[in-house]
Amino acid sequence: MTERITSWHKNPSKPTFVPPPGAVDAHCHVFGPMALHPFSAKAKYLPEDAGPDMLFALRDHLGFSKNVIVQASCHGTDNAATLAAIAKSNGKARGVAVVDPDISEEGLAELHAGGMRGIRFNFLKRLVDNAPKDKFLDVSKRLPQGWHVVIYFEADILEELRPFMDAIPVPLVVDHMGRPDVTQGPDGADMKAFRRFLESREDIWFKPTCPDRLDAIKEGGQGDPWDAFANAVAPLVADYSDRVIWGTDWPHPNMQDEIPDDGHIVDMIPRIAPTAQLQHKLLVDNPNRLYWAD
Ligand code: 0GY
Repeated sequence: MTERITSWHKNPSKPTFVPPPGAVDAHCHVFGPMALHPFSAKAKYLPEDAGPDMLFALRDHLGFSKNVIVQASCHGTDNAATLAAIAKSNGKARGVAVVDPDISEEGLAELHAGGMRGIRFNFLKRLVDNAPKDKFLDVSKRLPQGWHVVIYFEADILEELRPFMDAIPVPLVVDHMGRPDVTQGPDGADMKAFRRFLESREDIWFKPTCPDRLDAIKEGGQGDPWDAFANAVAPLVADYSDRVIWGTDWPHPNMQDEIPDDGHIVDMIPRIAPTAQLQHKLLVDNPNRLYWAD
């Protein structure tokens, strides 16, 4: 793997939707820069640099105030690039780390001091080689006060993961709703299964994010403007409005074949959260509760 890929739009449009003051882009990443923060030897993709200056310029262009930077799989368990971006943000970014489950208490405390407020467990086989549930469970029991677990999986393993997820003793935040097939509609089998999961615990949060992934042409969707996504996801946001956070997913890892325009991604917000009250919960109140409670 030598060719470095670009997965983000070089000139995203200005969105029509204006986010409320204090809005948080709560799912985004940084890549490198590689000269300072080399990618993991186990990385499944090798991206071009997409560092903090680019992220913060995009934040301002799209009308957001803050970021939650999720450690991307291409950096493995070395969180240096994410921590450096948080440190450069003047308090406007916090993060989610990916850790070796054997990390010490001191290691976790250092991540907390650097602005991390959660860890991510990634179950996508195309992104990581292994995901040891027993070790993940161990580390989830020794997280700093107030932290949560972000979990990324595909709809077909939701049931298989249930005993593991049920045992995690801190709040869970599910990336991209566990990737349901949105073309099935709001009452499709995947959405029903995800709703049953949400009903099982009051501290399961989710991100109604990534229309570009879930409604991609190559996944059998229709692509931008992602009508199937809006149709399937809006009822879920309305029903669980205190448990949703939102993000652009910039720089859109692995999306080089259907690179989304970030302005269009932001313009999905009023389609899944049509009222000012819902938008304020999704973009301001909820992410601040999870990431800036202290
Ligand atoms: C996402 C989704 C993806 C990639 C990663 O850490 C990552 O590399 O999360 C993906 O390829 O589906 O949330 O960024």
